[in-house]
Parts: sequence; structure tokens; C-alpha cells
Amino acid sequence: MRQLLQLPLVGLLLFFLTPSQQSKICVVDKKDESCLNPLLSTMNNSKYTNEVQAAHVLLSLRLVRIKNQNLEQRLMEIVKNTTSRKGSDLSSGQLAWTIMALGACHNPNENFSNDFQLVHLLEKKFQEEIKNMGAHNGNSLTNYYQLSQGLLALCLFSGNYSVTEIAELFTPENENYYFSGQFSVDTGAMAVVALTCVKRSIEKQKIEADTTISVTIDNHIKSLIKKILSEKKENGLIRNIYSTGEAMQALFVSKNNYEQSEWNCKQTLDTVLKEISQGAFSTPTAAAQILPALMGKTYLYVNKDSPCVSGSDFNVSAPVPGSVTPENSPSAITVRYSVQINETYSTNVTVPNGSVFLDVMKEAQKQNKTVFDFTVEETSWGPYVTCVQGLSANNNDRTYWEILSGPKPLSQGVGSYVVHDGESLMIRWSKY
Ligand code: CBY
Repeated sequence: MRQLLQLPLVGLLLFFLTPSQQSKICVVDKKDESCLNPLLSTMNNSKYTNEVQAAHVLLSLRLVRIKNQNLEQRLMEIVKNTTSRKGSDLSSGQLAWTIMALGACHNPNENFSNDFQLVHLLEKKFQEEIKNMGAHNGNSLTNYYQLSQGLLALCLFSGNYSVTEIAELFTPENENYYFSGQFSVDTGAMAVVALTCVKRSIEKQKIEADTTISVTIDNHIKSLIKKILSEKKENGLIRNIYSTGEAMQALFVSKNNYEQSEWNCKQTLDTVLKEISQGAFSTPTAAAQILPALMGKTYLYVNKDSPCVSGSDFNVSAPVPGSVTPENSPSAITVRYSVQINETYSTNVTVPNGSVFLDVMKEAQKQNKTVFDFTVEETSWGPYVTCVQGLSANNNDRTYWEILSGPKPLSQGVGSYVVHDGESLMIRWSKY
């Protein structure tokens, strides 16, 4: 009798633990939303020196329907000014994110008459990327991450593209998905989201001739998802903390392409929340890229017909946890800094505690202007080193300046990585 009574209870428990239930609970709980405060305060307190950061954040806030009218207004101004000033100088990915951010919802007070023009401009940029591939050994003008961003915006905003061409370009064998032989999760994830949009749009239009292309695209998605899942770490992160948000989005949009047992979404979510509490995602772009996935949203939710203002206003209470300097740590630290081309040029550099990689480079440059000379370009992720000792990185040759600590390539850029006393830092002429 007792056993009989227990049966329904066991059933109920099993129901809650089934994989489909697990996937449903994989968003930040309403009661835990304060965990996201560090992300929101990073977004709120940023100076937005790089305009594309503003597009990233605006898109993210609109996607999760978090309302902060002041911030949104500020971001809109920056994005619109940039668009009218730089317009055709924006790269394909930058333009795609501008279109996505401005068009993510409909505001009756705003007139976006030039949206249509932006989509046309993106069509042109997308073709330029492809043309460059023909002329430069398969290398696009920028990279496949941006090509995927471009495709996604064209797909969501009714731009023109050839589905046959897309099916050929985005084949998983394409070496543009790889950097130095390693699969780029960020790139693969963005491609999965874009290809899923294309596939759904083909299915909606019911064009018979496109059915086989739809099957090909579906196979590409399946294969990319396999590669993404093979980058899953023991703690649930997918490659690293900065690629995990977009990998989660790719996995959300293609639930039918893997077994539920292949991914424990809750574990990934918990690890990301722990990282947030420890001060990761302290740049606006990093915060903007992780936020949608934590609230169960993907870029496919961008909806130009929904109203802009809704949801609740957010109050930022928690301060951003940064790298706290222990009280007894020395106020100045010394690191070894090297530039490697064929030869290696090294020096010892003393910088204040809490300095970033870029500060070390500046200090070395003061010591020797010829050997340690360098230039940077601002990107939405912070400064990107373009040139050292007069030698410039080049997309067509797939060359770049790689940054390392000891033998390990860093997963942050020169403007974010905080250096440690006694560390050996290097910038190395490399090929991806
Ligand atoms: N955005 C882009 O075009 C960038 C696309 C991206 C895949 C990007 C990562 C992912 C993302 N979510 O934005 C990317 N990096 C690319 C394409 C590249 C290549 C750039 C050249 C090109 N073809 O466009 C290249 C050369 C392979 C590359 N990244 C180099 C580097 C190193 C930069 C060093 C330098 N010279 O300044 C570096 C620091 C790796 C290293 N150890 O040398 C690097 N990238 C890192 C760490 C990163 C991550 C940044 C994380 C952070 N917190 O700062 C990254 C998010 C990102 C930006 N790269 Co690249 C990847 C990750 O770790 N998950 C378009 C825009 C409009 O959205």
C-alpha cells in the first residue's frame, strides 16, 4: 500500500527531472535575477568609447526586454551618430549589429526610414566579403564570424542573398571556421544561428526547389553543433567564458540536432553565474554577449514588429566586482616582456600593480622605440594590436600578433588582461 502511494511521487519526481524539463529550467530564475546586476552595471557605467559596443549593448537589452530609458536613449544616439558618420566604412559585422540593434523593435516615435538603405548596404558588404574570398585564397575581407552576423541580419531583415551560395559557403569543412587549426566556437555558433534563420525562412516560403538546399543546410548545422559540443569543458563552459553565451544560443536554436544528454545546460548556466559573481564579463561587449542566453533568448528573437518599451526598469545596485588588489601586495611589479618574430627581443618591465598587458607594452616602448614600437586599433572588445616593429597583421595572409603568458595564448585582449608579478609575457608574429 505504502509502495503504491509512493509511485505517483516517484513519477512526479521523474517528470521534473526529464531532460525536457531540465532544458526548460535553464534560464536565470526570477528570484535570482540580481545575479545579473554586475552585467547591467557594466553596461550602465561604460563610457562607450567604441561605438560598436553601443550597438552590442543596445541589441542585448532590447532582446531581453530590460528597460532603462536613459541608457537606451544614450546608446541610440551613439549608434545613430556612428551610422550617419561612418555608414559605408563600417565592416559587415558592425553594420549587421547596427541594423539588429536599431531594428530590434518598433518605436512609434522613431523614424527609421533609412533602415532599408542599411540593409542594401549590408547586401553590398556581404558580396564584397565573398568577392575577397575569390581573390585571396578563400579569405573573406573580415572573418566568418562577421560573415555569419551579416547573413543573420540579412535573413531577419528581409535582405537578399542566394541560398545556394550560402549552402556552399557555410560548409563545415570551410577552413574559415578554424584559427590555427582550432575550431572557433564563436564563429561556429554565430553560423548555426544564422543558418537556422535561413533554414526556417526557406521552410516558411515553401519553395520546392529549395528543399534539397534546406536539407544541406540542416546537415551543416548538425555538424557544427557536434563541433561546438566537442569543445565542452568539465565545468560546462563551451571553449571559454567569452564563447559560451553564443554557443548556448546555438544549442537553444537547434535542440533537435543533439541528444538532451549531450549537454547539461544547467551546469553551464551555474558556472557562468559563478564567473559573473567573480567579476568576469567586465567589458560591455562581454556582458552584452552573455546576457541573452542567460535569459533564454537568442538572436532569432529579434523582432522588428514588437514595441520597444516594455518590461521592467532595472535598478543597478551591486557594484561591479573588479580585480581587488590585496592590501599587502607590492605597489609595483616586474614582468618579462618579449616580442617574437623570428628572433626574440626581451626586456624586464616594471609597472604598477593591477596594470594590463597594454601598460607593459607602453612601458617597453618607452625603453626602446624601435624594438617595442606598436600600434593598436579600437574594437568592441578593446584595443587590438595591429602592428609591432613596423610589421602589420593582414587578414588576407591570415597573419596576426598573438598574445601569450608563458606558453599559453591569452583569452583576453591587451586592454583587459591584468598582468602578475614575475609573469613572462609575449607578443608573437603568428598565422591563424
Ligand atoms: N567581431 C569580430 O570580427 C571578432 C570575431 C572573433 C571570432 C571574436 C574573437 C569572437 C567574438 N565573439 O567577437 C575573433 N576573435 C577573431 C575573428 C579573431 C581574428 C581577428 C582577425 C580577423 N580575421 O578578423 C584573430 C586574429 C584570429 C583573433 N581574433 C586574434 C585574437 C587575439 C588578439 C591579439 C591582438 N593582436 O590584439 C586574442 C587576444 C587571442 C590571443 N591570445 O592572441 C583574441 N583574438 C581574443 C582573446 C579574442 C576573445 C576576446 C575575449 C576578451 N575578453 O577580450 C574573443 C571573444 C575574440 C574577440 N578574440 Co579574437 C574570442 C574568445 O575568446 N571567445 C566583429 C564584431 C562586429 O562583433
